[in-house]
Amino acid sequence: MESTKRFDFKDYDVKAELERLRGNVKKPNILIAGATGAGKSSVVNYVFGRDLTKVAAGEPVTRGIHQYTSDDIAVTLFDSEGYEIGSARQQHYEEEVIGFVENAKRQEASKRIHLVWYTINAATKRVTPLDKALIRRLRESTAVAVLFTQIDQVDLDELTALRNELNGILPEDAIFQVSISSEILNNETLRQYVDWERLIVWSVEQLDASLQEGLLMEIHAESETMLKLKRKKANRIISGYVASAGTAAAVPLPFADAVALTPIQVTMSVHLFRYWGVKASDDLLKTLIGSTIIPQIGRTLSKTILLNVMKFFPGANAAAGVINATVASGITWAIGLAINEIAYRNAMDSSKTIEQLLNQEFGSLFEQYLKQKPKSDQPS
Ligand SMILES: Nc1nc2c(ncn2[C@@H]2O[C@H](COP(=O)(O)OP(=O)(O)OP(=O)(O)O)[C@@H](O)[C@H]2O)c(=O)[nH]1
Ligand SMILES: [Mg+2]
Repeated sequence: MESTKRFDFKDYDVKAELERLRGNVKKPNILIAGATGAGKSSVVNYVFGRDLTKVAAGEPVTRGIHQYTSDDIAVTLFDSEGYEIGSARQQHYEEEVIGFVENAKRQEASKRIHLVWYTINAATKRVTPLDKALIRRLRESTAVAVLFTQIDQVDLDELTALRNELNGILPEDAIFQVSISSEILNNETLRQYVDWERLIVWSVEQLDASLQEGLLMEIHAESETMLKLKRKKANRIISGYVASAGTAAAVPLPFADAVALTPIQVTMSVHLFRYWGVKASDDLLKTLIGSTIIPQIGRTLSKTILLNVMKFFPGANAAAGVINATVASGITWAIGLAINEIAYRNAMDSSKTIEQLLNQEFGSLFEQYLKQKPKSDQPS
């Protein structure tokens, strides 16, 4: 990269950058299976906070299976048409679903089914032989979670009996109890029996690191556990930019103006805002970075690095007018962590806008992270 030519933020094209990021995201392929009325669509709506099968274009990929995605959605959903229990279609269903998943398995990694959410309506109070056969077969090809849906319709003994039906078919930790009933979700005691969060955490962990970001972007995260998971997983995004900032080495001093940020750090900022689903127009995003983040970085760096953090950054050579890779990395980490923290706080408590939070808290967070000794790897 041109190390001496100054980067002018005014020329930065946020829109083009967002387009590029959109094109780069690796989408996890998730198949939702189960009988008619089991609650497949309800699961999708609950997990993603919107009906992805309505907002995304759907196309049949094979008999009985529709694929849903769009440029704006970072996952690809495969919704299988359910079957009536005991119907003739039930047999076809097995062939369709297994055929589809096994065929996908022979394709390149991006085409494989990375995750199956297999729904069984708890209210039917049984796990059918077809369910068991399908779950077994699917598990030979991919990660399978079994979701007992509508658990508001059964009691605990019935639920235990259902779970026991799956003994020896898949591990306990891949079995989830869910419900969308507000009676359960709003009741603190009953809520404990619902595994939505554990389902998401488990699902994210089944995916390759490169696919996790897509799922985390799309989940409707509002609980603290979910948002903390999202915050933690953002470290992987940040570390990617830190690695390139390290190789882009020499950044000109002083920092006290708009050149404090390099294109790498701006792109990282845009990436993090997108990851968190920060609702801001391209123009507002540019303003947030240009008028809020950059000046605060400039101010903090000119007072902090040059005055008292020098000892942490032996590579900062004010006399030579440049900083080395370690310093550039440390700064990039601190910017990324500060933005990540602010987006997390904004998601936890929407009483302040992202703009207010950035104005009030970015500078001090950035300074705090800067003072933490730069690490090659942050806690993840
Ligand atoms: N009580 C209760 N009803 C639920 C729950 N989840 C879904 N339902 C209801 O069950 C019915 C079927 O749910 P869907 O999500 O449409 O099921 P589906 O598997 O997508 O059905 P098909 O697309 O027709 O195969 C709907 O009337 C839902 O309102 C739940 O947790 N509790
Ligand atoms: Mg449906």
